[in-house]
Amino acid sequence: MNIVHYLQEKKEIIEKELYQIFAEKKIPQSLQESMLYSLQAGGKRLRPILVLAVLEACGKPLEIGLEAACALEVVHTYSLIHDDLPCMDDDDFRRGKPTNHKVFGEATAVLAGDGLLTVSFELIAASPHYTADQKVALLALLAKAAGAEGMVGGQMADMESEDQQLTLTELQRVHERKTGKLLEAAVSFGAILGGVSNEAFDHLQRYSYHLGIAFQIQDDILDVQGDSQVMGKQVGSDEHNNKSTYPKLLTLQGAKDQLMGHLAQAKTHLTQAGIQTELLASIADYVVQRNH
Ligand code: GRG
Repeated sequence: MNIVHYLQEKKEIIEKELYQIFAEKKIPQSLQESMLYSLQAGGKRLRPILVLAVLEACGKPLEIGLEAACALEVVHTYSLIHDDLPCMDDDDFRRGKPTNHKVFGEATAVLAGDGLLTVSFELIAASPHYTADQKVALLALLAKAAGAEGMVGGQMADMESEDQQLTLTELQRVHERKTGKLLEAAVSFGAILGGVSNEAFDHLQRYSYHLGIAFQIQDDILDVQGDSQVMGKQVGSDEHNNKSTYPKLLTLQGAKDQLMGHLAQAKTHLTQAGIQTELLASIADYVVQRNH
């Protein structure tokens, strides 16, 4: 299977669905422009693609995953808008374009993020494709992954760890929540909608846990290597130099070794899940080999 082709094909399907959802909404024009600006700014769409890929691995049609997949991308987009704000990371560029608040102002950027977060719940609740039980399961999972026990809590821990030398366990704990929980939710969404057994669900969760850590380690490695500047993302420079990263803690080679360890563990759990593994293994390979 050509994974690059697969990812591009699914990215296009997700973007078409996303833009259609927002084109139909009655939103004040400047707010809609701000939300669409960030939704259309590119991005790999990894979280929604994972939902579709797990469904496919379960032998289910991807159409049933589209609203849940879009909900995750919308939450991810909100998190990036808020992360870039002056009161957080204060970034001027993301994905090679001026950040949302640079174009629309801080107040609109805050509201665009708020609007995106709340729409994500509506997408699932209003879907004609899910049973009531599935909706409750997906909504509870999304709230927990995105909220104070998940991504928001991870962001808080990350802020509080600035200028501190974290241990590997502490660093991992930050990223499990900040980056990992939403990636884990993506795999769990696919598993819930794919109707997998409890045992398969557990293994898929562990696959996604290691995938999330691997994703973050590769992000840190890319920053060190400066490759991410190709996309205009400027964290490879010294501006976030006060944060703990895997290469700082372990050396670059040590971070690469950890990366390969998590990849191996992700694949081990995949083979134990009892579903089609090739696609999800290829996505794990892509995550550790990606250059942006
Ligand atoms: C503000 C509540 C709140 C949370 C922010 C996710 C996050 C938490 C901040 C993003 C900061 C950052 C660069 C984290 C490193 C890993 C990460 C999530 C990178 C961005 O995700 P990608 O690579 O982005 O999937 P694209 O651009 O492909 O969508």
